[in-house]
Amino acid sequence: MEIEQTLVLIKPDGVQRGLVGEIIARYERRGLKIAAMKLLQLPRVTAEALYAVHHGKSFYDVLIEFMTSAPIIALAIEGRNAIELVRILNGETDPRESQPGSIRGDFSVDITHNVVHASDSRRNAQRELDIVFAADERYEYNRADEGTLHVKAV
Ligand code: FUP
Repeated sequence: MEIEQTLVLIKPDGVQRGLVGEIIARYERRGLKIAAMKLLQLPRVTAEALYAVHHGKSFYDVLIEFMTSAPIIALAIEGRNAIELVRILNGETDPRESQPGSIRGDFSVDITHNVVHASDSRRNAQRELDIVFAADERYEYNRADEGTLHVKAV
């Protein structure tokens, strides 16, 4: 069973548009678990560390400016194949490709103001979670429905 944790950020536009509850509900309803959560305004150094891979690209300065402009919600989302499942729930980066039913496909027309971030690999999830959360901010507990959600794989 591939239980993973991934970093989700609800971006400033998601918070300011009152979409926090709607977005978190989608992860919860899918059967994923909140292992950590906080409201914070990203310091510039933190945003630069999270998006280091994009340093030097044409959109980098706009992205950093936006991500540090106002509070965000940071979450560690946990579950079987959580990294891939959360990215499917979030939808494609390009708004012309994000499908209705996904968070971006339902709530975004803009590649910068695209509501959510999620880690794209196990390596990046570990790296990004360590940037945003201290060890004692991530919790272990059981969801009441865990026994039915995580049926043993055959
Ligand atoms: P994603 O993994 O879907 O969040 O997308 P990327 O890591 O490729 O990009 C991170 C953020 O950079 C996007 F959410 C928005 C911004 N971006 C642009 O503004 N223009 C681009 O062409 C690509 C990304």
